[in-house]
Parts: sequence; structure tokens; C-alpha cells
Amino acid sequence: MSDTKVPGIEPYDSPAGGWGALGAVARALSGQMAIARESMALHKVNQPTGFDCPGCAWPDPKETSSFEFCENGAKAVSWEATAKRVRPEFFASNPVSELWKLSDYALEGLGRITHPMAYDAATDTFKPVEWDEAFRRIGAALRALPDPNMAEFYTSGRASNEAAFLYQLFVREYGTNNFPDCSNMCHEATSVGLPRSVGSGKGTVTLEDFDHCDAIFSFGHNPGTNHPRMLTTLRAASLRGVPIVVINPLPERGLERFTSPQHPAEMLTGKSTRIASTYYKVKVGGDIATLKGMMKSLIAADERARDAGEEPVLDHEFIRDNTLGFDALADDVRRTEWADIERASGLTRAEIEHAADIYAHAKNVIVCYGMGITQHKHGTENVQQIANLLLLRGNMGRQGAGICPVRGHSNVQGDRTVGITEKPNAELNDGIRKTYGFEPPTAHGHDAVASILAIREGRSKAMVALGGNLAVAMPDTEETFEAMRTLDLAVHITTKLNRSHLLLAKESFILPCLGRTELDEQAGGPQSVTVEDSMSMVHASAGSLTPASEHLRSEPWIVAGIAKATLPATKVDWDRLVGNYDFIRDDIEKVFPIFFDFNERVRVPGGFRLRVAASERDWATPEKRAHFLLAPGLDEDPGTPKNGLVLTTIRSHDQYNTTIYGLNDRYRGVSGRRDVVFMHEKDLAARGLKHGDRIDIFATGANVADGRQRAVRGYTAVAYDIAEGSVAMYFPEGNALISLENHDSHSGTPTYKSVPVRIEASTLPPDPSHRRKTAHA
Ligand SMILES: Nc1nc2c(c(=O)[nH]1)N[C@H]1C(S)=C(S)[C@@H](COP(=O)(O)OP(=O)(O)OC[C@H]3O[C@@H](n4cnc5c(=O)[nH]c(N)nc54)[C@H](O)[C@@H]3O)O[C@H]1N2
Ligand SMILES: Nc1nc2c(c(=O)[nH]1)N[C@H]1C(S)=C(S)[C@@H](COP(=O)(O)OP(=O)(O)OC[C@H]3O[C@@H](n4cnc5c(=O)[nH]c(N)nc54)[C@H](O)[C@@H]3O)O[C@H]1N2
Ligand SMILES: [Mo]
Repeated sequence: MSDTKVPGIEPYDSPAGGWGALGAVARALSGQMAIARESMALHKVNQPTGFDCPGCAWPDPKETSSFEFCENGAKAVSWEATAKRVRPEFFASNPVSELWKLSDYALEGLGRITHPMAYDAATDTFKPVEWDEAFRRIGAALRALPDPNMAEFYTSGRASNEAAFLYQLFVREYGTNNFPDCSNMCHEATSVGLPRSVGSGKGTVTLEDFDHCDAIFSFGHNPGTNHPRMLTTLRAASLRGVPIVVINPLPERGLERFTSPQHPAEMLTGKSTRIASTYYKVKVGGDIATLKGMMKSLIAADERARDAGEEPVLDHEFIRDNTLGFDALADDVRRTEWADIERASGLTRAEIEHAADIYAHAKNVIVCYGMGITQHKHGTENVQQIANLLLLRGNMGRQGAGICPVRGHSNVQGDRTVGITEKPNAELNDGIRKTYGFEPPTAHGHDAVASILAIREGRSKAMVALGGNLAVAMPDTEETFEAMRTLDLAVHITTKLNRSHLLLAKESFILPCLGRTELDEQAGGPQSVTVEDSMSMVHASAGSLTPASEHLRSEPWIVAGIAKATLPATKVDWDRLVGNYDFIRDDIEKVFPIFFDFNERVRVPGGFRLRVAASERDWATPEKRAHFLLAPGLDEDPGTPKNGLVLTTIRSHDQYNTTIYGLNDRYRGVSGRRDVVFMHEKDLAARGLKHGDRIDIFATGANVADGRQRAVRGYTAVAYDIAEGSVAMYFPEGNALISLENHDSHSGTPTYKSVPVRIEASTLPPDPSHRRKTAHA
């Protein structure tokens, strides 16, 4: 990095974790929590009898002895258990037009919402409303729609299995499959891509497999920030001598070096453990090329070995007995030229061959991946090429090997398992018919992109959101905001205030719910909920803190309240289900037999694993075989000019999706600001720019195909060790550059991680403060 001093930019030299992490938590806690609540809460995170950390979906070790320290888990918990409150008096003195001016950071930082609120247009304020009255008005508005398909029902992945199950039940009885879901922006490429490959849409590994693997490949995810407990797993593997190969355009500190707060010796001596043995800075969008290059190299090595009468490199027996499509894949990669692979990946042939060599020499391989793989126009193909790579050596369905999509929200996987899907299958529909005796809608509904398009075109008029911050999470910020303001009804079930709540409909409601950390008392006594992690482990979660306000209600209770008010002739006994969540679990088991003996099994500490057929080499495809699937070409956006830049949008260390905890991104050396774009020195120089310059970023190619100009201006260029030709900025700020129409055609996932852009010196006047605080402000 160049020597110029840029405010808030300072290279970070320490490992991930360590004292820096402890310090950051102390700061987060002192800002948010009353001490008593804090110490009680943190010690119950991810314990057999405590609550599930709302931070991420990484599984818990079997025997959690004492609390497993995780910086970002601690932030997530303290953010929810904060002592700050947003009371009716605050809403009364702050009209929505004023609240709108606050940054996203400031809005959520106001604290927990204490009362159900309804918007009053005459005063431009939210006013308290009784629960019954809110339900009555919501029910009336939903019933007033000429067609149930004119309403959208969003789910964010924090909702428990119990809440999500009741929600989909209500929505299906109401009569639509419009289920936009945060998964549509996240791992949908996995859920769509893997069933076609291997018959199961979930990861095939368990945490124990990491103790038995001989190599780990990490594509496009940042565990040091987004699933910090995974570093403990990677550290143990590294100490066993397992090579860890990282494919990522940015040098992520958590993938380089880690000091474990669980290990006092490391903390005291300042030692750290190396994580990645090899780090390849692939170009943004260059993963298909890298994967095809690795497979090309493996197939060539296999041919050479067999010609020389040596041990083959591929597992031919596995391929013969378990798969279809090998010959077509071999042809495809043979036809792909190294020159094109090098150009598209930004890696050299030697580097890719080295990666293939590590893969070939390991008996058992796990491939982990995250948003760097899925949020592309060819996200589904990316995932399928990873599956191909694993299938070549039978690295699936045996101990120590398999595919590991690292999910986002703590229950995003579970929500899908219990029926949050816009494309219900026959099993789901039959389960509902048999259990409840009503006819569920079978026509496919809207996913996230389709829901916003429907609203924009006036085909949908109501949005109910079970958590999340949909409008800010989606692409096309301005267009999405505009669309949301045309609704007749907006209902937000939420813990804290965010910008989506301020996009007013004719009638708007904010319904505050209990968080994971809080005690949930119903008619049948204190309740626990269940969640499913990234490795299909289902376990219970019970909060213990006194709720932030006596007016809060649980998500299942709120969903039931809306259902009763909307469906006068309902076939579901909502009060019984909400009185005791065991009854909800009994019903989940009736509709989804995979949950057999649900209540018994979830009471075993640590819970149980839902069966994933592919983990047992039971390929649940129509042909009962795994498929090698082809990806056309190597280029994501063939229209991108040769020397154009491709932008990826990433999370900082101080954020949880649209929730901004603070303005620092410690491991990347950024403090007090988010208005930065990471660029390679050569890409800066090629544009006559230098470190610290103010720049404007313009969308090009597919994102302006509709003739609309999309730009963000006045950002600061930061010289960074990122792959050449690739640039990065934070999410959600980058969403203004992406058009809603530009998404993966199979999964609908927006192309958040591959945005062709042009970057120029800013034409905005200089900003003396050098500090744009955060998104939308
Ligand atoms: N603290 C915290 N924890 C979280 C979240 C959070 O915001 N904060 N969010 C949660 C959610 S919902 C999710 S989905 C997960 C997200 O977890 P991640 O998948 O780690 O998400 P991102 O921050 O988007 O990081 C993607 C990584 O991919 C890399 N990358 C970008 N483009 C490409 C590419 O084209 N190819 C490759 N190979 N790599 C690329 C980036 O450099 C970055 O390291 O984390 C979950 N956990
Ligand atoms: N450019 C770009 N855009 C992206 C991404 C990206 O990498 N780049 N990532 C995408 C991904 S992976 C995802 S998952 C989406 C995230 O999209 P969402 O899931 O919609 O967004 P979150 O920011 O996780 O939602 C935060 C809000 O959830 C509410 N909340 C918090 N806890 C609870 C609770 O216990 N119950 C309820 N009911 N509400 C609660 C609070 O109001 C908080 O403001 O964003 C996507 N958008
Ligand atoms: Mo996500």
C-alpha cells in the first residue's frame, strides 16, 4: 500500500482473534448492554440448555463445556440484549420524515422497540396500537385484496422453525406461495444447484468430518468475520498439518492467521496459528475458470498416470457406480484452453495445477464456500462445478469428505426445511392437506426478486415481513424503495427499527417481537424454539432474559394473531399451537416426516441431525445418480469490456448484514468509515488515480441495460492487495449499482458479487470531513 496518509486507513498487521477481538467486544458491550443482562446472556450462547447464537449458522461442538468465545457472536447478542429502547414518546416526537434522515447505523442503534406501532399519516408518526387492533386492521387489509397472490410474505433467516412453520401455514391457508426469503439472496444457488447435482440441497459434511479430512478448500467466504467459530475448526485442522487452500480475491486476515481466544497460551505469548497453506487471489467471478482449470489438470494427470500404468488420479469406480455425465465434463474441460482459464481466473496455470495437486494428494477433501460463490450470475453453475470437483475423486458421502456451503443466518436452512419456499413440492402439499384438511395453493409464487418486481409493477399491494430489512438488502436501492412506497399494507415483525420500516404504505405496522435471548412464556409455560445449522443439526434454543418490554410477543404468537384475524374460517387451532410449542413440533413432524420423534430428539443435548441423503451416497435425483453438470464458458458477463473492473460487495467486520454495529473493519485496516473502495495499485494507476482519491463508481453492462444510470459517488479509493481487475466495497452501499433484473437465471440470486463498473475521479466537491458515516446518509 502506498505511503499517503488517508484518514481511517491503516494496514492491520495482527492475526485474527486475539486481544483485538476481546477489546472489540468490550467496546461493543459497554455501548449496548446493562451488565447483569450481558453476563447472563453471553454464558448461555450455544450451550446445550441456552439459546442459539443469532450470529451465524456454524454448528456447535458436541460438548460445549463453557461458552465458546466469538467476537461477532458477542456483538450479535449484545446488540439484541441492549439496554436502549425506542418508546412511543420517541416516535411521537420524531416524524418519519425526520427518522428517514438518520443513518442505518443510527436507526438500529436506537435500541429495542417496546410497543406495537401503527403509522398515522396526519402526524407523520408511528403511534402505539393495541395488538388486537393491529391484527384486526391487518386482517381486514389482507382480506380486502382481490387476490391472495397480491400479497408478499418475506422471511429473514433468524426466524425459528416454529415461527417459520406457522408463518408458511398461515400464508398457504390464506392462499399464496409468495415467499420471498433472505435465502433467495444468499444460498439459493446451493438449494437449486445441488439437488440437480447430487439430489440434496444441503451440505453433506458434519463438524466431525473436519477431524478426518486431509485437505480443505475455501472458496469465497470470510470466516474471520462471518463465522468466527469456524476458525477454531480450521485452526485444529491446520495444526494437524491439513493443507488449507483459499481462493479469494481479497487477503482475508482470518484465513491467514488466527490467535485463539480459547487458548490462553496463544493469547499470552501472542502466537498465532497459520490458517491457509496456500492463498490464491482469484479475480472476482473467476471461480468457474479456476474450478475448470483444476478439473482439467486432474483429468490430464489421470490420463498420464493410466498411460504409465500408475495408480489413477480419479476414482473411476465411484464415477462408474454413482454418477452420470463424466465424459461430457471431461470433453468440456479438455476443450477449455489454459490461456482462457488464466485470463478469466487471474491465476497462472502453475497455481491452478498446484491446487489440483494438493486436491489429488489428499484422500479426503472438504470444500467450503460462501457468498463469493453463490452471488453471481452463474452462482448455480459455480456450486455445481464444486460438486463436480468433489465427485471426481469420490469426495462425497464418506467420512472426512464432502461439500460445505457455509450458510448465513442462524436458521436460514431450517426455515426452508419447514416450508418457506415459493415452489412447494407434492410432499409438502400432501402433508398440509392431510394434517389440516385445507387445499394449499400449488402454483409457484414469488421469490425475493420477483416480489419486488411485482410490487414495482403494481401487481402486489401488501408486504408482511417476518424480520429482516428487505428493501435495504435487495439490489436497486432507489427503485426498490420507490416500489415499497406504493403498497397498501406493510407489516414488519421486528426487534429493532430499520429503513425498510420507514418505507410507508397506506397502512404500516411495526410489531415488536421477542429476541432469541429472551424468555418466551406462553399458556403452557416457558417455551423453547428450534433451529437448524449449516450442517443440518437441529437443536433447541431457549432465551432466559427478561423481555425488553412487557408488550413484546413471540414470533409464533404474532403470526397466529395475524392468521386468526385474517382467516375467520381457519382449519388450524392457532391458540393450541401457540400455547405449547411442542404441539407445533408435532405438526411439523406430521407435515415433514424427516422430523420423526421431533420432541424427543430435540430434548437430547446437542439435538439431532436431519438426514441428508447425499451424505450416505443416496443420490435423490430422478436417475438415482449424481450428475456431473456443465457450465457454459468461463465468463460471467461476456459483455464486460476487456479492461473493465468488476466490483464485489462484502461485509465489514462491524456489521451483521444491514445491521451496522460500528464503522470499523479492523482486519482490513479501516476505521471510522465505510465509504471506501478497495482497488489494486495498478488499477488505480491505469485510471490516473492514487490511494485516497475521491472517486465515483458507475455501473456498466448488464446493470444499465434498461437505460437507467446507476452510480455511487464520492467514495474514497484505497490501494489494496486485491486481485487485479477486481474492486470491492461494502454491502449494502453497493446495492445502488445493481439492477433487479440482473440475477442468476436458475436461482434468482442477485449478482451482488459481480458488478461490472467504471471508476473515475469524483466530480463531487471535496468532503472536508472525509467521513461518510454509512449507507443512505
Ligand atoms: N458478523 C457477521 N456474521 C455474519 C454475517 C454478517 O454480516 N456479519 N452475515 C451472515 C450471512 S446472512 C451470511 S450469508 C454469511 C456471509 O458470509 P460470507 O460468505 O463470508 O460473506 P461476504 O462478506 O459477503 O464475503 C464473501 C467473501 O467472498 C469473497 N469474494 C467476493 N467475490 C468473490 C468471487 O468472485 N470469488 C471468490 N472466490 N470469492 C469472492 C470476499 O472477498 C469475501 O471474503 O455470514 C453470516 N454471518
Ligand atoms: N450487495 C449485497 N447485498 C446483499 C448481500 C451481499 O453480500 N451484498 N447479502 C445478502 C444476504 S446473504 C442476505 S442473507 C440478505 C440479508 O437480508 P435480511 O435478512 O433481510 O437482513 P438483515 O440485515 O439480516 O435483517 C436485520 C433486521 O432483522 C431484524 N431482526 C433482528 N433480529 C430479529 C429477530 O429475532 N426477529 C425478528 N422478527 N426480526 C429481527 C432487525 O429489525 C434488523 O434490522 O442481504 C443480502 N444483500
Ligand atoms: Mo445470507
